[in-house]
Amino acid sequence: MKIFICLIILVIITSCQYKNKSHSKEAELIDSTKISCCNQNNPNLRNKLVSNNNAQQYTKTNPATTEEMVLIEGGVFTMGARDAQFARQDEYPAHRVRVNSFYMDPYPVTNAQFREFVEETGYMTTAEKPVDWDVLKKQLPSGTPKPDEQYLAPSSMVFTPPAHQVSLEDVSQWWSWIQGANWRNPEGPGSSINGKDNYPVVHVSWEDATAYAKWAGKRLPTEAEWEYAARGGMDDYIYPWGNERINEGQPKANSWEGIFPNYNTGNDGYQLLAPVGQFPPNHFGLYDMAGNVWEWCADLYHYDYYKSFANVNEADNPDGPSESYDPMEPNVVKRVIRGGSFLCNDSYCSGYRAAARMKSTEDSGMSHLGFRCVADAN
Ligand SMILES: [Ca+2]
Ligand SMILES: [Ca+2]
Repeated sequence: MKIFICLIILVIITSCQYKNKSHSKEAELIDSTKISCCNQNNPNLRNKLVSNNNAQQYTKTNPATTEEMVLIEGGVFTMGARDAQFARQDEYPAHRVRVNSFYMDPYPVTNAQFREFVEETGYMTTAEKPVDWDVLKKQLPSGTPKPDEQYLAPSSMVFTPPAHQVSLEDVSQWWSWIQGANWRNPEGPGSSINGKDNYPVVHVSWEDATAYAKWAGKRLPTEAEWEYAARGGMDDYIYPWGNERINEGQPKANSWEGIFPNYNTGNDGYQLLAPVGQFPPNHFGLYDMAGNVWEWCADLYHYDYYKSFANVNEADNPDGPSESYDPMEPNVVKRVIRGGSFLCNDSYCSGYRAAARMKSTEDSGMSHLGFRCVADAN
């Protein structure tokens, strides 16, 4: 059964792989399984790990309250890789992008905010529903046997640090598929968010985040909007705060300090998640753009998306590719996530760089993945 759990993890997790191993062990495993691509272009079969029986479509039920959002004045910036040291191939080439003005939440959406949505609508998140085997098996190597029902019960991915140093190529060493883990019980049964109203909500899938945004009269940011906002007008810098390394000077973001994933000094004050807004904002007044939780973007993820702008003088409000493609898992539709989490550090993923791109399946719920919303400015 460990094999099944590992496969689940491989499908869900791609959000912090080892920076120097673009073709890691898990990529080789996935490649070697020759997964069929039959559902790649069928929107009805997009990675629905869970039964959609209870899916609810939310129209805009509330006008966006922009008073507490930050107005990001539109402009033109250079999107993509700057530094050869940390950048990955999917961050090239850097290209000029224009974005219109928009409003952005200053913080990731909190537990208190998400609770309001759930209490008003009765919304049930992906992680609270059972896994639909007929759908899941399409994402796994053909012939993968159906697991025991207990493994298809409502579950989510929880960071569970090992007691000793492990290979950074084996994500199953620090991620566990925990039955009963969800946004209300972030570490599984027995855990809770009592007293954590001001923490970012986690274990929310892209579908959950999108549903919340619609309810709030907002939307998820495009990847271009997200990077433009993260750079805060400091176009040439590697990080939202400048070029100083994350461990130099004052704490800049909630990250992993020490040896990932087994030893964390916690010098920034937080071993795991932090309440929102505990670190200095960037130049646009946005908090937690770097670190704490990864944040969903609206865009599909495509490894070669930036190459489509190689001969474009200035991209105008790009909103992502029409198809998803991740060479590590070619038949799995993924969305972009940005900004890094409390698990990122320079030795592992440096996901808090402004240009850093990551991706995850639409139905992924994880203990380091949240979101914030934007709204049109006019
Ligand atoms: Ca930390
Ligand atoms: Ca973040």
